[in-house]
Amino acid sequence: RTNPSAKTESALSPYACQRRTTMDNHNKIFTDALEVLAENLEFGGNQGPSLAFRRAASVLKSLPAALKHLQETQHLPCLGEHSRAVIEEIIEYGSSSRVEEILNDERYRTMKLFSSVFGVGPKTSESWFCRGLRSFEQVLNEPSVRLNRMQTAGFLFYEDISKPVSRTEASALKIIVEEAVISVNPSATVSITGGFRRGKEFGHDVDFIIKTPEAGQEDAILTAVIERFKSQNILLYSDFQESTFDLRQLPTHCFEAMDHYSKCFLIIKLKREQETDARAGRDWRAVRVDLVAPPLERFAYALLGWTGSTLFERDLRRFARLERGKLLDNHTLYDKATNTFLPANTEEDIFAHLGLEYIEPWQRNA
Ligand code: 8DG
Ligand code: MN
Ligand code: MN
Repeated sequence: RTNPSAKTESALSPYACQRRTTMDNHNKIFTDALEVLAENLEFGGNQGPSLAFRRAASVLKSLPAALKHLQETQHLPCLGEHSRAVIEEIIEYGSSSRVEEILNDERYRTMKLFSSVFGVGPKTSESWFCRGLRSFEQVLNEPSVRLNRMQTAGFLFYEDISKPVSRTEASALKIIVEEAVISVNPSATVSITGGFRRGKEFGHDVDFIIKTPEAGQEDAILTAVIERFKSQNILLYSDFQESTFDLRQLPTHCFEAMDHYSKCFLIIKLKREQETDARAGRDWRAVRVDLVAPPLERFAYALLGWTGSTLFERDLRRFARLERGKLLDNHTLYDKATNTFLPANTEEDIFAHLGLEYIEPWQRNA
């Protein structure tokens, strides 16, 4: 006999921050399809509707086994009629006709190609597509196209940076970043964040967060690290954004993956283990690296924000607001009932403030 209260307890939450989602996705065939539908809507500027597909995919990623029958989705949250129809079609025929159509669609394919360039977002991709451009060659030969510095670097190093970065390469980069940071400030530390902290084997970049005990040194440490990379001749591109953090302006009401910390978006030369590309005559490849340096007392919030996944972060903020009357961002947690900021030394503190069970980084792949 089933115990009804036990059933309630095990029911999946509609909030990603109340689910444990590891890297082993047993429902990739469904989640890939749902994410193509989401991406296609995002390319058209329809963020709202795309989120329904993102949420549906995320719920499936947290399941302990592959779906075999549509009935198994009956008690799952966030699965709308449209998502269920897609799942049903895949269970029955192995693929979704709508998804196949999108994958063959000229607009989708072109938007996907253009937005794979560092510095090129959906808006730029769209404007190129609308001008009739369909390939990199056409973009680069179009007189009316003006590339900014980031996009110029994006095209210049496209072949290298479109190749996924491995965990081994991420570890090699950590040593390089650590060496540079410590040479500038021996009491500073470097931690890997982003996808690799969640246990991913490959990433589109490597994200690092720098902890420095001296207040107000966040900008100085990043500029010094950048100078060091320059003098080592391993800096290919750098976009440094100085801190605009101001405690008096908290809480910020922008619930995007944006913050006011000192940070930089880099392209770095990484030495290859053995010279595999002898013809090209170079013993390095270009990799994308992000560095962020928050003030010490903000570290836990910054780490939580930069660990991701994007949907996990979005649901943490939404849960805080709707279920707890609190405002969460990458800097702080604000309690609207008491008009106070809640301090945190660790990520565990933040989950505790929110009355949430702690979710480990490798369980945040929502
Ligand atoms: P990937 O690189 O393997 O593709 O995955 P990822 O590591 O999860 O994605 P990411 O694009 O590198 O972003 C990592 C986290 O950093 C993500 O949760 C969003 C967060 N993030 C912030 N602020 C900022 C920001 O200002 N710029 C960028 N690019 N990411 C930010 O919290
Ligand atoms: Mn990343
Ligand atoms: Mn990143």
